[in-house]
Amino acid sequence: MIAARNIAASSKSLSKLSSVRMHIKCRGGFYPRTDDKVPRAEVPDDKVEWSAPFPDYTPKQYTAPHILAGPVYADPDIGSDFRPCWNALEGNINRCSHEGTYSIVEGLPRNMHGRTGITGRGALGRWGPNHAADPIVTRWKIAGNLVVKGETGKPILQFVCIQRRDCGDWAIPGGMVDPGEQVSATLLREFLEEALNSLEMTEDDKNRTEKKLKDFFKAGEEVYRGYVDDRRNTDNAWMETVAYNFHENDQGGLLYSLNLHAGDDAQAVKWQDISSQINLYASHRDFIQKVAENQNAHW
Ligand code: RP5
Repeated sequence: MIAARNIAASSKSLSKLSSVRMHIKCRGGFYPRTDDKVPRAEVPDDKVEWSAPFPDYTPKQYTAPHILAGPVYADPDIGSDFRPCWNALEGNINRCSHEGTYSIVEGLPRNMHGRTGITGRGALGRWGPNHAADPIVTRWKIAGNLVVKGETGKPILQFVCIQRRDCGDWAIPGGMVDPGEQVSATLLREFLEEALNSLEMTEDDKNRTEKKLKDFFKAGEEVYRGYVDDRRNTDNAWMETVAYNFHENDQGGLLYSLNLHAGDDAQAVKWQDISSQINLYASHRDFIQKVAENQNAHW
């Protein structure tokens, strides 16, 4: 069950759970959505760690114009009157990392997973960790009354998968945790918005759908908590997430009659068979693999 918990406290106790390998997706090429105008400095594998000497490392600084314009979810630029409380819960803004204490170097938080080839915040609103939550909603693949098995002989799981509007990649329907919001609330809200298009429902329909899913979303299992290898990461701003699996075993259960409809940041939604062949946004494939292992499903 997801307990309503204090994010800062739980992040300390679970700080060793991160399993993201060396980041790859936030290195090389151009920063996303810059029309190929903002290149990342090359960072070879053996120079990713900050402890590896790299005197020639001269990354460009980039913060997207829409972030500099100061939307509500973004920090101001670092300057004389903006002094964030790093590694702390600052009012309702969570500046703690799920992975422990990050360093502040020359006044800026330093990406705990190493160099990315770019400084500034890129398209991320917060300096340091930007917190998200990812709901992995699964059911068994059924044909007739039977569960379908894969070539491994194990039953095939399916999860609700969305196609992101920003880059076209398929992904878990996750999203950012609002300041002060419980992760459990973000998980349900994002699922409703992206996989069921609740933003365009009437208030009545929205309440009915939310009520239907609320209990189901209470019985989740945490599969990951930590850094995400997201293409938006920079040396000073990065994505972190908490991913939960919500699984339906009952063939006649709620998920088998769910009316999927993409909304908000999603341009498409589907039940995706889970196997090692899938290719997903950021580190999502790793989270899905963990779910398949936990459920002893085909991979
Ligand atoms: C990923 O970005 C997280 O795992 C989550 O799925 C997503 C949140 O960002 P937005 O979808 O809100 O852009 O790193």
